[in-house]
Amino acid sequence: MTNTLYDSLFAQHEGNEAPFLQLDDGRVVSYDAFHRRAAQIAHVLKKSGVSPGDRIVVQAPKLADTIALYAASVQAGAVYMPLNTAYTLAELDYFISDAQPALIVCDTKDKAELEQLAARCGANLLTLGGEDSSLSHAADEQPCVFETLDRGAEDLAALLYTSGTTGRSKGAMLSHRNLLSNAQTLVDLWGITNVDRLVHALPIFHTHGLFVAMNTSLLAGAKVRLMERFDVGVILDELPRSTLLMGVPTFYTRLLADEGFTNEVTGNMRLFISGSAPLLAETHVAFEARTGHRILERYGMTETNMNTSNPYSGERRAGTVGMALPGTEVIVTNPETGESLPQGEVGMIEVRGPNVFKGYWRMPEKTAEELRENEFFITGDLGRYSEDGYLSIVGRSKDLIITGGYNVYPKEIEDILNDFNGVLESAVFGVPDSDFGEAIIAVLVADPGAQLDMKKLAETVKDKLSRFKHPRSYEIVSGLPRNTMGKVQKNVLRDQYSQKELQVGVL
Ligand code: MLC
Ligand code: AMP
Repeated sequence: MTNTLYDSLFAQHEGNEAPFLQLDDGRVVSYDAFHRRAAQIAHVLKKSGVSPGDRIVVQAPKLADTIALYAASVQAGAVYMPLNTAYTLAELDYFISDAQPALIVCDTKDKAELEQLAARCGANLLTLGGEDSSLSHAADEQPCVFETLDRGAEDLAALLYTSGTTGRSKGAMLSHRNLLSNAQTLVDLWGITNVDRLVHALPIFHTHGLFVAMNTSLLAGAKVRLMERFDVGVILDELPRSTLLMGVPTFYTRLLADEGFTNEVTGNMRLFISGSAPLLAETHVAFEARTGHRILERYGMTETNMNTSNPYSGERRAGTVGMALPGTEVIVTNPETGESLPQGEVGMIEVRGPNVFKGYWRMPEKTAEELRENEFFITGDLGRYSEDGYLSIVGRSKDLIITGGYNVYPKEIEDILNDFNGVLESAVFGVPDSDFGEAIIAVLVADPGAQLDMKKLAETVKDKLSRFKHPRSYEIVSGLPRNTMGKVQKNVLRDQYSQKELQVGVL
């Protein structure tokens, strides 16, 4: 039996007594114990009716068993589908109806809420976390060996939803090859080995925390200090005995804001990596001045895993995302014609390689729009190459806000605002924010003579959308700025509200 991803990431750890996960409560899970736990969970998956190719939806806390569930899903030939723990029931409804999973694994505390949803789509439901974790209890009773199911390089290993400009999220289908090839490339490029100890403070439901951080550690046999949540104090305690940190820019600005973050604390560290959102050049410079370390910035996406990285050994240049990863082509094109542009010109970033996904789940038209016949993926990011081959991301052609490393598509919020009683139209956009990079602002135009019930409007948004998508401020205006084509000029709004002292938390 062969299973592309399982064989490389997990099977090699049978009998490996070295520490793998080091948890908040001090417990340590060895690689071998992890390997056995994954097998126990794989038995539970099989008993719960999961067959190869079935989706397993996971909205669960960040625990050792959650990582083992990911391994078990791969071993059982299933498709792992992690979801942001912030998603509301309304958001979950869409993902679950769209993906039609055989099994849903939720946080034990959310069981009652999820039961109905699971029943409606004919999925089994198990829970993780706390004393009553049904998945963990069921796994305790199972054998520690599981016969790995056959999966080839092109079979799906994961389905990750990413929101879209139309407001409808799309499931990016990621194959065993996509995930394994990217992990191998990153391990080589960043020199990750079993001597490394990674401080893992990212969520494990996105590409960054799950694949970039966890797959590379598993491949290299590194130790992982698994923090259930981001906490500056804990990171400061852990850095002196660690070698690696991967984070979104907010991690680095928050660390810099703490006086305890010094070059002594970072003395044992080998590498700081940033991605998922633009790292300001000034953060890069301040970081080096404080610690002597130059942050390595890289660029990726849910659909493509990682595309580019600053060099490990060469110059790590502030404000750039480096060069294409070995084996991956990253070009800048004329958005109209798709033709490659010379260095120095700004155009659409397109990516081709073994890292690029297989298309959107049950959305052939969307896939065709973004994945060219020549297999280049159109990222929606605008970039420019320097003469010596460093790529800078200079903007986005997609209407997207990135807040603290989470993507938010304005359309999804505008649709909800526009449906609200008394709202004629709305525009949602991001303004610079020192903590999250961008903060969300909504401007509203009321129907003639209408009085908007702002409290109710905020409650409606709260019911429907995750906390990180809530506008920080709502502004009522008499009209939206438009160009001659009638299109709302978000850049004008962005400029206007970036300067204005915002009344934060008006509701
Ligand atoms: C939390 N809040 C956010 C937020 N995170 N609001 C906007 N944007 C965010 N990202 C809310 C909280 O719910 C809280 O609301 C308030 O803001 C203050 O929260 P906090 O305690 O300060 O936030 P914290 O829990 O510390 O989280 C911040 C964070 C987290 C930066 C640690 O957002 C995070 O882990 N981000 C990483 C996202 C990520 O992994 N992206 C990778 C995507 S993959 P209230 O109401 O309670 O006050 C990808 C590909 C690639 O992009 O290239 O990697
Ligand atoms: P996601 O869909 O969550 O995977 O987010 C991918 C998007 O994050 C990319 O299309 C970019 O817009 C953005 N992104 C990722 N890494 C970087 C980076 N280093 N600098 C700027 N933007 C980035």
